[in-house]
Formats: sequence, structure tokens, C-alpha cells
Amino acid sequence: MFVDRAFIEVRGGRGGDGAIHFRREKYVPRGGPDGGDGGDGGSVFLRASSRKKTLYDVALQPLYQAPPGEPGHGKKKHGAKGEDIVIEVPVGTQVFDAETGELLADLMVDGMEVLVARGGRGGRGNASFATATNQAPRVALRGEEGEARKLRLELKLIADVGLAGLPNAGKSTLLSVVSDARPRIAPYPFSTLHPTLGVVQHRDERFVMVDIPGIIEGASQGAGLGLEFLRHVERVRVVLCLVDMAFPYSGDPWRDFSILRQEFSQYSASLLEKPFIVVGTKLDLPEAQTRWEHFAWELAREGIAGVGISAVTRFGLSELLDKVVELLRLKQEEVPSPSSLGKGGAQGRSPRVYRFASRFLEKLVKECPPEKDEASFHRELERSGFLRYLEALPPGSTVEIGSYRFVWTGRGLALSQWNGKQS
Ligand SMILES: Nc1nc2c(ncn2[C@@H]2O[C@H](COP(=O)(O)OP(=O)(O)OP(=O)(O)O)[C@@H](O)[C@H]2O)c(=O)[nH]1
Ligand SMILES: [Mg+2]
Repeated sequence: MFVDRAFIEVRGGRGGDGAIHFRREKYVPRGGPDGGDGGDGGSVFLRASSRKKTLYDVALQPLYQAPPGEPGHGKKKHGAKGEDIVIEVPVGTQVFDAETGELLADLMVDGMEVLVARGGRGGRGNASFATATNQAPRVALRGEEGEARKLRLELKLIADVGLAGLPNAGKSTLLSVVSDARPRIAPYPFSTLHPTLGVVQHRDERFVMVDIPGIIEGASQGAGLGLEFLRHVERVRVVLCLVDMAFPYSGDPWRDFSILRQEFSQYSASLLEKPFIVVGTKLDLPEAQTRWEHFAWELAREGIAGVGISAVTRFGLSELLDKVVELLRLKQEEVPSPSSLGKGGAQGRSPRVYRFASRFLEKLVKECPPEKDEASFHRELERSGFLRYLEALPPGSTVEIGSYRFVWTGRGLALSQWNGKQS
């Protein structure tokens, strides 16, 4: 089952209580205080994983509660920290605070983690309260409560090319003949119920194409499957608008095309502005060819790029893919930063913490230790293209890579801690 939305609650574990305890040993009549600190509660993280394709199983569990820290003990023994919970979500998941609607994170890269509920801090044991004037303190602190948050998760698939069209236009068929995907194809409307990704290999290029359910007039008011799925076209770089030349949905291809554009505009202006190609489909069927000639003429008059195809005879497919590749290349330089996250928006209740469980980055900090040579670390980071993802984070966020901890300044990573040392 494909699920692209989930509401969950996340709670950090409570911190363990500090202990009140005094040393008790033979021949030491009045031992000093030796109550240890409580351990911190476990935290909850979300991690983007390329193995995950849907939010289905995440949505099945409404509450994620991290375990508490253990209480401190005598002999200055500190309680163990509660274990962190890491919830795996598909790459492309956006994390919102369900109450404020604030975008907390956009998990765009495999292995990227965000802290969503911090565990409570463990309380101090009485050993740490001993002073010269109070050598036998009978106080210890209780552990703090963990953070709790309600989250809305939304998966927006990440693809280069999106297929859109009215029902039955031939979207899934096109995906099936140009990519490795095997979507459901049927001679009736709404045969596709959820988006499907496929990898297209054309000449020397590889790109990802997404097929979504058909859109009908009034989709923006909730008709048909609604505009729900246009979300998955939001991040593509090129849109293909498929129009059925054999059996236009409304009887007229131009009208089909206008309905599609109209629904796009209802969804968002940015969708309307994406580069697109109009694709006339099913040209192998009778009358489709004549209809296409007429329609193509109208497109040309409006200055709109159009290609006629038949998925059955493969007519026009390589011309279409050539055009797609050309547009993708054109758009290469202006790839948008993954999101507008954090720009101006209100700061969350706790400082943001991101972890990057990326083998590449872990190797980078090893081979190019930032505490030794910060400049070359940054040069490598920039060369890797990774800064692009960091730019989406709110300035002031903490970024953890292996045992290193940085603050994202908005322009670079400032080292704040490594291997437990402060910078
Ligand atoms: N003859 C012919 N039939 C086609 C062609 N492309 C698609 N079809 C047929 O058109 C019907 C609809 O195709 P789909 O690919 O399921 O259409 P869709 O746009 O994905 O439809 P929805 O998912 O319901 O919106 C199927 O019966 C296909 O076999 C084509 O190039 N030639
Ligand atoms: Mg389909």
C-alpha cells in the first residue's frame, strides 16, 4: 500500500532522576555524598532512507515514545541514557509541526536525520551538590520530561520528469515503455491510484519519471482523486502533459489540455511555471493522426512545444525523450535548493539538530579533519555539492556528522565540538 501522508506523535524519554546516596564502607563512618546523575532520556529522530518507498508502516503506529534514562545510583554511578528511536521514512519526506503547520525539515538525502523530540535531561545526583559548606547535601534533581510533538509527514516524491493528464490519456503506458517501471494499465479512467516512479535510460542520460493518477475538471474542488497527487509533481523539473488523441476525455484535445492547465493553476502557480511539453498520445489509432495534426497546429500557434507519440508502435518516443533531456540539461544549473525551509519562518521550540548518516561525509571528516584544516574541509564540502542541502536548513541549526558537531551559520559549518572536545 502506498501512503504519502502520516500523522504521528513523538515523545522523548524522561530523564532519569539523580540519586541521593552516601558512601557506606566499613571503617568509614560518615562517607560523603555519592549519588550519581540520572541518564538523559532517549530522543526521537526521523531518518530518510532510500529503502523506504511509502509512509504506510510509519502511519500504522500513532505514537513513538523513546525510553527514559535510568536513575543515578550510589558510588557516583550515572544512570544509562535511554536509547534513541530512529524512524525511517522515504527520501523526500517533509516534516511539519501538526499544530503550528511549521515546516521542521525536508529530508532530501538518504541518511539525513532530524531530531524531532529531544529526550529530557537526567537529574543531577547529590554528589554533584557537595560544596565546602554543605558536605552532605540531601538534594538531587528529578529528570526532565522529554519533548513531545505532533507531526504531519508528507512524502513528496523526487523525480525529474512528471507525467500529468486526464484519466486514460496513456500516462502509465508511456512510463511502462520508456522506463523499468511496471505500473497498472487499464482501458478505463482512474486505473492508477498512486504515484509510481520509473528510471528512464535514454542515450547517455538517466532520469526519474513519476506517473500520477489522472486529473479531471474540478479536481481542485475534490472531484475524482483530487489534486492530492500533484504534490508529487511539485518537485519535478519538467512536466509532460499527455493528451489522448484517439479518445479525448472531453471530446476535444484542446479542451482536455486547458482543463489540465486550469487544474495546475488551482494547485499552485509554481506548477504552471515549470517547463512542459504537450504529448499527443495513441497516434496508432484511427483518426488520432488527423486530430493530432490539427492540435499540433494550434500548439505551434501558441508557441507550445508538442510531440506526438504512440506507445504501441514506439512512434515519436525518441524524439520526445530527446526533448526531455534537452530541457533537463537546460534546467541543470538552476536546480532549486531543496526547500525554502527556515527562510524567515518562526524558530521552533528547540534548536534544530540534523544528523547526516552519510558514509561520504563520515569519510570526509576523517580524511579532512575540520579541527586541523577548516578551509580544506570546507572546500571539499563545497565540491561535493552537499552545501546545497545545508542551505535548506535554518541558520543556527546544529549539524552532526559522526562525532563532530557543527553550527550551520547560513553560509558554512562552524565547528563546535568533536570527539567530546569543545572548539
Ligand atoms: N492503441 C494505443 N492504446 C494506448 C496507447 N497508450 C495507452 N493506450 C491504452 O489506453 C488505455 C489507458 O492507458 P493508461 O496508460 O492506463 O492511461 P493512464 O493515463 O495511466 O490512465 P489513468 O491512470 O486511469 O489516469 C489502456 O487501455 C492502454 O492500453 C497507445 O499508444 N496506443
Ligand atoms: Mg495510469
